[in-house]
Amino acid sequence: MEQAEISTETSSTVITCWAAIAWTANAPLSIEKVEVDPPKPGEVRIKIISSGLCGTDKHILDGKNKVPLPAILGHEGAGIVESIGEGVTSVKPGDKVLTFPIPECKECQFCLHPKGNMCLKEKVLSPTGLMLDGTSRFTCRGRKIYNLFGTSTFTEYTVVHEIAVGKIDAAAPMDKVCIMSCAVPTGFGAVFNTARVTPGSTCVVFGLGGVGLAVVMGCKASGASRIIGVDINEKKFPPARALGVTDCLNPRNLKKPVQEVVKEMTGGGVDFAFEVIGNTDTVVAALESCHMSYGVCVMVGESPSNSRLSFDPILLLPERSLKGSIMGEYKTRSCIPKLVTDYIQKKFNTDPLITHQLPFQKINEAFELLHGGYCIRCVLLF
Ligand code: CND
Ligand code: ZN
Ligand code: ZN
Repeated sequence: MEQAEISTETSSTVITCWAAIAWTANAPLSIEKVEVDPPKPGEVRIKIISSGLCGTDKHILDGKNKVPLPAILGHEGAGIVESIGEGVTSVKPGDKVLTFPIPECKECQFCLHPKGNMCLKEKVLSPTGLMLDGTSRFTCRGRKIYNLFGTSTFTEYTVVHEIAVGKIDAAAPMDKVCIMSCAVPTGFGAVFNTARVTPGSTCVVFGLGGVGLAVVMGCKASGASRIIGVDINEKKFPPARALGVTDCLNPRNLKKPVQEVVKEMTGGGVDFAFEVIGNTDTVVAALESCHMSYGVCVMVGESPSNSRLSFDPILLLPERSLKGSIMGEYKTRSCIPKLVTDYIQKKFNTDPLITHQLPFQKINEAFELLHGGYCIRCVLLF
């Protein structure tokens, strides 16, 4: 494959490079030449070095979660700043960065509030596929191509708002740290910030994929005494056990609903339950697995667009609670680069989450691995 065409004055020129285009759902991605516009004021153009494939990208390709198409998907990326637009001060060309699906402008009333991580400029909850000025930076065969959550990492070059870019340590291993832009903070933060798992507690994790296993690592690090892992794919059980799961359950092999089994195993329900699949039935099963009074259920998975949760409200009355958690409740730019530094300092090791690495051109093979449940995280290398 040829190199991307870039002139020396890159910041003002269009870059022609390879990207994986999702023209429609339920079809393979198509690797094509795209034109990537220069960054406008407040924007950063990034040369992507590695990108993970997340369950959310899979849901979009499956047509379960709706975003504007045709688009360049991918929201778990690590790269190097190629050029910056006017007024950008927090990064410069050559810096190593992560891209975040949730920005942190540090100015809006949500960012200034000490709690929560939603920024008024976020593009995740109702994705437009466009930059904040309502335009796109990608063109392919003369057609406008949408971005994903303002990030788009399945491309050699992307343009991201400065408020969604986090500068990371120059020592960061770029083939490994892309998962710090979604799976790791999403899982760790669901445990440390949203649930606040306590030592000696009991936990259940529904869904043992990349994000679910990051939840498991967080529960283990918090001193949970028992971590029950639930998955319909038993290939996930050995890696889950290696990371701290004490008991594995496959709901398809049980004679009773999994929540009944979890309640029996834990004398009435766990302290903390996590749904990391993205399915309304399993959200309810996770909620029902919690202790009726002090149980906390955290919904991490993204259920299909326009789906509805349905459960008896009596479940919540005795003080059981249901919470959501997005990007682990971390204020992205302020907190996630510090996680990268902790990883470099070996305070934790998330490398076991990366079971496969493939060249970017093999992205469809990577999605087959994810669909078939053969990988935890498959990382694309550019
Ligand atoms: P991945 O596909 O790797 O893992 C999902 C796991 O769930 C797999 O091991 C499946 O076998 C398992 N599974 C599927 N259906 C069932 C079922 N009915 N019962 C039990 N297990 C089942 O995905 P991932 O770990 O990358 O992502 C998991 C979810 O998290 C997904 O919904 C994604 O959209 C969401 C997410 C949320 C956030 C956030 O900020 N909240 C960020 N990124 C991803
Ligand atoms: Zn994700
Ligand atoms: Zn903000």
